Amino acid sequence: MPAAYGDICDAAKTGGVALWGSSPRGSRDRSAMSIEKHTLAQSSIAGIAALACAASPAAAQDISADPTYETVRLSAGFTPDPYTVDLSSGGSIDAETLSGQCRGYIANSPDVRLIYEEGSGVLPLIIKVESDADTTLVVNAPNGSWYCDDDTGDRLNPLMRFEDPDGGRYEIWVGTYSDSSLQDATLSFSELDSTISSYPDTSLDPTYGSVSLASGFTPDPHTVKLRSGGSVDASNLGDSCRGYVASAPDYRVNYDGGSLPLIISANADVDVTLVVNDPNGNWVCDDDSGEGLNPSLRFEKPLSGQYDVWVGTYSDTSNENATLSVSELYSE
Ligand SMILES: [Ca+2]
Ligand SMILES: [Ca+2]
Repeated sequence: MPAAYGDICDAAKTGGVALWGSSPRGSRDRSAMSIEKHTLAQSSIAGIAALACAASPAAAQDISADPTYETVRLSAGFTPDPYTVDLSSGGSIDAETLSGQCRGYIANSPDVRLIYEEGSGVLPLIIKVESDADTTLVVNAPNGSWYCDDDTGDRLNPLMRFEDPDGGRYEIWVGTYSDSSLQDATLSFSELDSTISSYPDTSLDPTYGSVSLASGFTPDPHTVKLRSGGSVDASNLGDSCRGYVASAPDYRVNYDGGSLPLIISANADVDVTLVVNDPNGNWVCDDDSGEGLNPSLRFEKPLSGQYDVWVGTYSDTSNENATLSVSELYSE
């Protein structure tokens, strides 16, 4: 069951499904030890993958336990849409023990169980979290595979989109990214793309903060480490815009201009892009004007005022490590 957005535990797709997906759901209530023995005995590549990605969670994550907050029953075409559950994220278990692609601290029992009745297959199923904190999602889907996401949604919150969702049970954990603390969060289920913003939103607080810089500032460049990407297709802003960005700005520069140019650029190991909303409210975009595939925007006679900056991932909605540079001299 492909998820177009979010990090997928690929090993589970091959190993986990082969190991567990062929068994009736109830048979997965076996102890973790018996599953591990079974997997090792297979001694196949698929079996090893399942150990690395799918079998270990059985030791910590109890998919058959009663959910802490709610069992939700929804059929395709449900109303109202979105359906929301208020809860607290977090728990004592590091989700990275499930898979290297999973993040955050989660509880043992699922937070929410969704029992979903599939329809004609035209509607996606979108599971996302809204919170002031940095939250994560861990989902065990009806096919037995584990799916994890950290930051694909708004701000630092996760979003998963199942393009052709299976009917059945989805066990869902909402994690707190940084530690075992409990944070107020709202989990939502939707089948409507309108719950995903189509445009970047300058009214939102920047995810990685802001800075005030006056012409001649030091040190130059001013750099910020951040994560590129998000669920918004930047080409919605115009033909010159590329990549996938978050709704909220990544960074805000309040600039007091002088006679020097202002150069906003970004560097990453992957192909990244830039989207800037300038002090006049115009959208300015770049893909590859810097070194290699790095984006670089040069404002020759820069206006004073607020520059909202997004760093996009060129190819998809994934979040990648990137460095944003603000300079009057230098471009990445
Ligand atoms: Ca997150
Ligand atoms: Ca690029």
